[in-house]
Amino acid sequence: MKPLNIGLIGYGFMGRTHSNGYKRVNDFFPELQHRPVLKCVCGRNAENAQAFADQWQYESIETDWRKVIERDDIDAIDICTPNNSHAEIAIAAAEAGKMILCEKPLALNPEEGATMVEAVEKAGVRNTVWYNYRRVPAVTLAKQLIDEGKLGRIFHYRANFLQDWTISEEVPQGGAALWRLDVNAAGSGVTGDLLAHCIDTALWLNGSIDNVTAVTETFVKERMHTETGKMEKVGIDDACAFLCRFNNGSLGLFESTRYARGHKALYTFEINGENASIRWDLHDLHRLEYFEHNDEGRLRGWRSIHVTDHGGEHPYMDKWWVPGLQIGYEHTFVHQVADFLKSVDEDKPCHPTFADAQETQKVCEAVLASGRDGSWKQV
Ligand code: SOE
Repeated sequence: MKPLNIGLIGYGFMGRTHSNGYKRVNDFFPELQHRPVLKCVCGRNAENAQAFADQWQYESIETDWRKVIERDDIDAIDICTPNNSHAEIAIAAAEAGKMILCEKPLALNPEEGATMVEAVEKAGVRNTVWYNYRRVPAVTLAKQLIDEGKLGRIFHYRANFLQDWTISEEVPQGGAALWRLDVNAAGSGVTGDLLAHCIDTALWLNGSIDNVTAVTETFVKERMHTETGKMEKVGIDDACAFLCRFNNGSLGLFESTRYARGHKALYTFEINGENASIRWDLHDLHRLEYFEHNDEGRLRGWRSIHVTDHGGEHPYMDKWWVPGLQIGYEHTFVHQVADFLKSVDEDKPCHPTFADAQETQKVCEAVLASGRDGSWKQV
């Protein structure tokens, strides 16, 4: 088995999810020809980086990401920093010939995203973006059913991503823990952070989006900035809802907010086709709800498929326990690492690539632009 040396840049929540993926992958996907080696973790604070390295067993630390990219013993750069540094790091990594795994969203905006796509394509380096929900077995199963034509013509795509953690005006913005609320670090609010997941899944399952119209709102207009200690204008969208037309003729309805009291991370989608419908809920992630119109009338109804079967019936599940036993959120990252390593073994692209994620970025931009002036926008 060949080593694939990882340089992780940033060690917050996503640094943990990715590290867990690297550590578990070969135990459960023994056929892979590469083994991730946790070579280096990078963060500006040496003490914190060392503590992370000790906990997750990284071999070394750096405090400047440029040093990681310069190192000959690093094969792949994993970007887990706030969104405003993705482009600079990714472009430098591409120029140095490193493989790149970038946290979502790809960039602050499509202009930046385009420079990243150009850089990886020019350098010919392997690249992927961590839109992890594609790798929930039930979501991958939905993709298989749709591609097999089981739904027939698709009429509607509906998705929500609801949270409630920013309702209090006392929550500050900015800094290591709260950069998602600082527009300069995040680029946008729920659109880039949460709807980007819904859009990535939607483009994958239902194809490209033609045009959009949106409403956005910032409920708390000023928050204390942890870096300046001053009250500062909030530049992100706290909530966003949009309608769209897909190029296959179906209609889309999407909503995301961090003000839905009671919801912590409720990602749901429903797709209605001519012959069948599908729905999925992150809080019950191992189930796929399925309605088949051609069932015998007396028995027709929504089925709840427990996506845990073996024998190739249910994606990824042969790798885990025995039928009937479930997996969870963290496994989506193990799957993403497995798919990345498989792409290295087979010399094939690992989707979503930067180019795929740039399509999501363009939809986000059209949604935000429509939120500003209320008109329909072409993607
Ligand atoms: C925000 O709270 C967040 O952590 C997102 O940044 C993730 O992408 C999402 O999967 C869960 O929520």
